[in-house]
Amino acid sequence: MNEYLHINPSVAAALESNRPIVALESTIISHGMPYPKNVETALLVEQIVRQNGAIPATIGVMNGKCVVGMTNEEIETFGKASDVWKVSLRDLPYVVSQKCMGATTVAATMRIASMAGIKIFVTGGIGGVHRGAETTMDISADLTEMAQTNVAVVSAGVKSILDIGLTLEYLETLGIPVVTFGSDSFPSFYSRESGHCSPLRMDSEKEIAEMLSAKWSMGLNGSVLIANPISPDDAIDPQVMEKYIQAALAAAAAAGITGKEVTPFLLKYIADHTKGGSLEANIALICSNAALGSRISFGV
Ligand code: PSU
Ligand code: MN
Repeated sequence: MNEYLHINPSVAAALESNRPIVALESTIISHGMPYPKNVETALLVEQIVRQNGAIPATIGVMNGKCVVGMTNEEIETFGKASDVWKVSLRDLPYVVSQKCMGATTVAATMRIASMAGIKIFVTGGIGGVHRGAETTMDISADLTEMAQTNVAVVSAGVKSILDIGLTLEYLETLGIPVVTFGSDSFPSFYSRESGHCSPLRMDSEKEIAEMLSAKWSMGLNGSVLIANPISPDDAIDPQVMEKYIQAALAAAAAAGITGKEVTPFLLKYIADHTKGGSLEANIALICSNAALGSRISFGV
């Protein structure tokens, strides 16, 4: 085993006995939600995974190691501290060798999950092709990571702060299957629709697990994006969201926000301006994704 990996004993035991495990990211804790909701949500999501019979493994970087299965205390630290790096794939060797605290994005979490042998990862929404990417070239490393790493990602679709159409095109180019659970329309995180049809639809966890097994057994490397539409009770009207997104994008441009700061800035702006409404929707959808991901993890 790789000397830079630290696997929590509960996760190691589950790996040993082939029990289902669900990986969870930490960027959402340190850079995606405010304290204390971030910590409450991270612990709640772990509890939902356990209630569904799987073992949660929240992933982050600490003390020069990629930690697979953070403790509650570590999650609390990541939720409170202001000096936790946002670690995408390119940042991983720096943060490990410098022994910084690092919250892992979808890309870095997937890679570490794969090092540990975990196949299912649950998050809120992946990074994607940003609006205006034709000039900024701002395309998340989550997408290129999904092209090569054999870990399936359960999400609520692609956030409408991104260009959802271009993100779907890019996923197609990279050969990443996109399947929506129980719906013909591809969801947009806070809303059940995005104006785009889902490339694929499946209505049961079993079918999804069978598709993952088929993909990887054939040697087709990479992820599958599983989109789980937010429940109707928690969804926000896409037209209402669009106004906040436009305002957030304008504020980011005015403040000169670029690079890795863009996504956290937009999420914070939207949460502040919807008076927490977007945050509540975000929490609800992650919980629902955790339940679905756990059920899928039994069949893989
Ligand atoms: N979506 C959310 N909250 C988040 C993120 C995505 O609802 O916090 C995080 C994820 O960790 C994702 C990252 O991998 O943002 C993407 O960042 P970037 O766009 O800089 O690649
Ligand atoms: Mn980016």
